[in-house]
Amino acid sequence: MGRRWIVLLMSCVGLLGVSSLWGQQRRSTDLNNGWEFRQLATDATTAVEWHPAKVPGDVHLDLLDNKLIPDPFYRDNEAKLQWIENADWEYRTTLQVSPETLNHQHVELVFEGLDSAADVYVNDQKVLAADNAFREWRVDVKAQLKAGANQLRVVFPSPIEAAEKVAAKDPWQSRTKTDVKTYIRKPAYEYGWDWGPRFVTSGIWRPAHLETWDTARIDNVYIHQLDISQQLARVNVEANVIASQDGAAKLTVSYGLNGEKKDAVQNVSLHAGTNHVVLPIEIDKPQLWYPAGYGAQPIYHFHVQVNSGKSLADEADAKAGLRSIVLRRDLDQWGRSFEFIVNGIPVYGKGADVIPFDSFPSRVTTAQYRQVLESARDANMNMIRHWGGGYYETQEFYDICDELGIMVWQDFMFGNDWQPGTYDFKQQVEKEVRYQITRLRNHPSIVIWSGNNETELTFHWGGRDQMPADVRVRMWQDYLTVFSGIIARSAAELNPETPYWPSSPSSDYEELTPEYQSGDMHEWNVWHGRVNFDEYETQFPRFMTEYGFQSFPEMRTIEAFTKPEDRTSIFTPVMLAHQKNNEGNSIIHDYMLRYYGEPKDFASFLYASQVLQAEGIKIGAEHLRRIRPRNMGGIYWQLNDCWPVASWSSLDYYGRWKALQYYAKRFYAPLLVSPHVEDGKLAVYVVSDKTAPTTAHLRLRIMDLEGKVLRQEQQDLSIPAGSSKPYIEIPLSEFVNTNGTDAATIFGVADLQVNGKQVSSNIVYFVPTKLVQLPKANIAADLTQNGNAYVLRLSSRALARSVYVSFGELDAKFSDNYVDLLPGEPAEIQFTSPATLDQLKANMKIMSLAEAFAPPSSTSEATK
Ligand code: BMA
Repeated sequence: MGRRWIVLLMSCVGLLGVSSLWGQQRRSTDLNNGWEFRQLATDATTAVEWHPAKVPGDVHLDLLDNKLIPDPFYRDNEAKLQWIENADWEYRTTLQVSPETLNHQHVELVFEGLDSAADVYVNDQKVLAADNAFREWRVDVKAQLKAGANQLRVVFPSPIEAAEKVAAKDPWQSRTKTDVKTYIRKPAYEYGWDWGPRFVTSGIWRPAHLETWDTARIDNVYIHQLDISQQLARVNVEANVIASQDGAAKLTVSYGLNGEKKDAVQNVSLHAGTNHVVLPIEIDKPQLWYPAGYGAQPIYHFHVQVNSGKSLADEADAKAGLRSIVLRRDLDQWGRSFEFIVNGIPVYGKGADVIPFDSFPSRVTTAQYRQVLESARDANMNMIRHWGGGYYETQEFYDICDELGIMVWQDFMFGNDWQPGTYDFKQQVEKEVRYQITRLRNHPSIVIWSGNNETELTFHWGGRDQMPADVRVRMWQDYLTVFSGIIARSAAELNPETPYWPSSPSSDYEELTPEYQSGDMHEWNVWHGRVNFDEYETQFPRFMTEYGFQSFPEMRTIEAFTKPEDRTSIFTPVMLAHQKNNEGNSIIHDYMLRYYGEPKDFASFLYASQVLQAEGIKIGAEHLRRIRPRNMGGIYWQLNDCWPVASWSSLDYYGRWKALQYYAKRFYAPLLVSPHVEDGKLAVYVVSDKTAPTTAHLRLRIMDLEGKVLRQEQQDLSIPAGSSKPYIEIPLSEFVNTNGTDAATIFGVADLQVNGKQVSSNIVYFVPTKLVQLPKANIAADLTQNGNAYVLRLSSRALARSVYVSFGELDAKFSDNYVDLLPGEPAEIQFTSPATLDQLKANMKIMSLAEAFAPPSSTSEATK
């Protein structure tokens, strides 16, 4: 870090006694072309061939593109590709440099990401030894370059050996048992996770470029939001300007919304080194940025120029959404609150945890970012947690979150493992977090920075509780230094308006009791602890950041990585290779038997696993919403996948919606009706996330599975803003097992209408799901075309649960799926598809819960 100066703002042009700077504008040339790679020979006698390589990219993808390895995701290929992590790899390209380039004062090589340990050579002179995948590397190479052709080479030693070398230098490593791999900063999920394969890769994984500049370079522009209200936004435009020498300069900021433009100009006196230049701006009646469901997402644009004399030295763009953000943590009757207040509104956080989109991040496309994040928005989510075991995402990812109004809980990239306590490591962390906060802080979507994923918990895992006292003291001090010292300080200095939280989960070091709840929670008794789903209803966290249950992806996704013989059972070797949680498939099977029974075949198992997952998470999500304001956020584990696998996700690797994603759309609806059996009665709750009272009509019907209404209650409601309460309460004794009704043959359905339109509908059962005597499905389906869209009308004389429509190999984007069909009440599903009506009709399959468990000999009665 260069020296930092706070620049005095000057009110008049032309600073006396300070010379004017001169020079040319900064230029950047992409270095993403002409790369080749090879494995470094293990002995000098073996010549290893060079092959074309992609930058940004990684060695696995380069090997794949050159057909040197098979598809890493196919069948059990993962196991055959583990040698790659033990090899050393070399990349090279030729850099043509003109004499003019070398006339510039600064000629810098910039790597936005090197994964991870890497030595960089220019014309065989080493210019850089990098050791962190999570930061930019910038080095002046003017002295090493010559006019004409230059060779740029990057050597990646095996990441396994690189980490061993660093770990060997820490005398505490054998005592703290810190995992060797954590000694180099590299995405933790590359080493395998309980949903991800192990592909420890190497490569130039983010863009590279060559930059020339003379007088000054703008390093970063921060739109520092000092005070934001509906009336006025006070912001500081803060630019880090790196100057070659002392001198006068003019800073111009042009800013506005939707093409409007205002200018603000300041004359500044720069010093050689890093200058922190501050230009205050006030925006009258600003248009504020809101989370999805609360208002619009306007983005202001800022264009910053630094001029010296008549010439432009550098210019930079920044974008920001103006919003105030507070993490409210007040003492109350349940402990200490944990709620996000955006522009003065307490916002209930609804969403899922996000993991990397691919095991090989450089191939993630804009279309994938959009598809996954729009799926989140379409499922009524307003928040995601960007989990700490992967990597910091691209600007594009956060731009889309800004645009869609999806708030981001941003972990720093420390996943589970105990982190080294060496001085070098701490310095490394400080550089990384400062770089990342600076890079990302203008995104209005980032509403909280959080130190790590579960590292605080790991202090008690793996026998650490039994470690000698001096080791534990030392470890805890190191932990606090990093997560409540270095990172907390960096966030407070570089992005003071955004809250910081030490870990997920954490109670901020306060002791918790059932009466005193504070902070965020990860609930894993369901799934890892194999307890029933209703365990969720015994937990009252102030904010939930993880809870989840696995399912299989749909058949088309399974077909992408299997041969027919792999698809005979969920326990074939290939199906097990695509299940990364030890015991995972048997946990699913165990719950399946507990809740439903044995599915009749493989296809039915896939389907039923999705229904099981969706019904389970629904119990947790609705409970958390019902207990608002005691709980102010529910984030389930997990939204997406990084490869085709059985996992906790609600979208599979190809972005296909599992049942849970459709269920989420319903259980995250802004107005939710949630009938619930509690204390011997049926209580029908209505939960509102609205900011104004809503007039609505609530109806509850108790009916038998053939549709005979046994009891009906109705009420006109005025639902307060941001509220949850039961409006109808009926003792079970009044209708369950009375007058000869068998609890296994009845159910309750509650629906909520606003202005005559149904906004939420929900079913409740009075016996465990397995005992509900579902009649055989007899579903009538009528498919018609309506312009570019299709309409499918479904009906059934008896209750049909989780009715799933699919079209084999044909793509379709549904408004809804996995719907419950009430007896005699048709439902309509809209969808779009590139296929023709005839193709769709020929391929339509309809599955419902009753059918999934029918004896294998039975045939589907679904009609087309
Ligand atoms: C939590 C997460 C992940 C993990 C998930 C499921 O621990 O933070 O590390 O994948 O549970 O086990």
